[in-house]
Amino acid sequence: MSAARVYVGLGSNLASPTEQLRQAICALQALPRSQWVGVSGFYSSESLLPGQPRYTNAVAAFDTTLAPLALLDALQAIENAQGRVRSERWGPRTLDVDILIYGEQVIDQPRLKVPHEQLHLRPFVLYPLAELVPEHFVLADGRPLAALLQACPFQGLERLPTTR
Ligand code: A4P
Ligand code: MG
Repeated sequence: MSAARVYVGLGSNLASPTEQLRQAICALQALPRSQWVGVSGFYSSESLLPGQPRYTNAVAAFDTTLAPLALLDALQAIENAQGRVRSERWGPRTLDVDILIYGEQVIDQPRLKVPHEQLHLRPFVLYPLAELVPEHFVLADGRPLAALLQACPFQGLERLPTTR
C-alpha cells in the first residue's frame, strides 16, 4: 500500500494551548507507519463558540500507510492521552485533532468524513493548510484551495510569532 499524504488540523484552547499543540506534534511524529512532513505556523483566533477562550490552531502534514479509520483511532488516542485536563472531574476535551485531507480520498462514513466537512468555513484551517500544500492545490472532491481561501476572509485570525 503506497503512503497517503495526510493533513490534520490541531486546535487547543487551554490556557497554554501552544504547549498542547507542541505535545500533539511530538505524538504525531511518533505515529507508526508514518513519515513526518511538517507543520504550519501557529494561529490564534476567537472560538466559534461564544464565551470560550481563544484557540490556537495549526495544520500538520505527514505520509502514512495507516488506513483512514486506523489513523482516526490513533489520533483519538492522542486526544485522549494529551487532550484532556484533569480537574475535579474530567473536563471538556481541549485538544482537537481532525483529519482534513487523506491523500486523494473522499470518505463518507459515519465515523469519518474527508475532506473535513467544516474545512471551507474555517480560516484557522484554510490559512495554515495553505502554508503546507503545493501552489494550485485541489481537494480530492475537486475544490481548488485558492477558491476556498478567497471565500473565507482572514477575519481576526492572527499568526503567532514563531518560537519553535
Ligand atoms: N469525524 C468525522 N469526520 C472526521 C474527521 N475528518 N476528522 C467524527 C476527525 N473526526 C471526524 O469529533 C466527533 C466525531 O467526528 C469523531 O468521533 C469522529 O468519528 P470530536 O473531535 O470527537 O468532537 P468535537 O470536538 O465535538 O467535534 P469537532 O467537529 O472536532 O469540533 P469542532 O466543530 O471542531 O469544534 N474555534 C477556533 N477558533 N478554533 C477551533 O479549533 N474548534 C472548535 C471545536 C470550536 N471553535 C473553534 C475551534
Ligand atoms: Mg475533532
